[in-house]
Amino acid sequence: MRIVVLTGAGISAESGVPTFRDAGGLWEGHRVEDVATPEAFERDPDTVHRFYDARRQASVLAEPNAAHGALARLEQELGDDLLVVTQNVDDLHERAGSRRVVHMHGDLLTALCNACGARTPITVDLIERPPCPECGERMLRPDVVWFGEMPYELDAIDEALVACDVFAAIGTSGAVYPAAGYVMTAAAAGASTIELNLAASEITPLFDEVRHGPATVVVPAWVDEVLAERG
Ligand code: BV8
Repeated sequence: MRIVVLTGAGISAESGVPTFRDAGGLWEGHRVEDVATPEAFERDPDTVHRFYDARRQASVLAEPNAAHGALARLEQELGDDLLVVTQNVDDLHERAGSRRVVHMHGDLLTALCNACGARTPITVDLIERPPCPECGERMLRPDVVWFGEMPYELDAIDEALVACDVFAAIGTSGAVYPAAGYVMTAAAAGASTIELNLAASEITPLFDEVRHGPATVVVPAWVDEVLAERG
């Protein structure tokens, strides 16, 4: 049985990582368009650096929760038959033990060099304008996919979606594309679909099954069922 799991900010909420849209539309006190677009970075790089430096520091202090752990357990059993596609830029899936994780919106812990294109681990706040480890230029930006930018690994994700038997969305509001359309891609290819979310999302009506509750409760329960069915 091949499974694709799409996760969003809601899976990290109980780890203390704030979601985007539960805070009344303000994101850490910022409007999304003021911090998560190339235009915002062009216009006011310091504000964007401060925003991502703060989120990086917070995410380093966060711990994976039982939902991340359950998906890592599922991968131990399913191996390559499970793919986690995350919209999140934290590394909580990896720290919980997941190895097959696609960060379609990038990675808070990686910097992208606007001079040479190298992607390197971040060791200091980017507001300090550190030199790129590869080319030495001081033109690093967060390696995060902003609105209007092309998400990563779209072909690999589409291949997994059309080949999977089960598609599960966890902790996402279904507000952002192309991720919000993945349930339709999977369903059109014959997969059964389930949404595990705290509350109804914009895409709830598109799922075969919906379970509402905190991720730390509904995700381990779902994983136990999947593993029991598998025998
Ligand atoms: C692109 C990285 C071209 C930055 C992010 C149609 C109309 C208008 C615009 C568009 C359109 N189609 C496409 C677009 C453009 C745009 C878009 O979708 N805009 C939206 C606003 C309509 N999309 C893009 O620009 C994308 N690029 O389209 O390129 C293209 C075109 C076609 C095909 C390919 C390419 C790039 C989008 C990426 C933007 N970057 N993040 C960063 O992180 O700093 S998006 C940002 O919001 C997050 O990364 C996250 O991925 C995303 C969605 O947020 P969620 O993860 O869902 O979190 P949210 O807070 O919204 O919801 C939390 C959910 O969890 C809630 O449902 C809540 O109930 C639940 N929850 C809370 N607590 C818990 C819980 N669940 C369980 N347990 C809990 N405890």
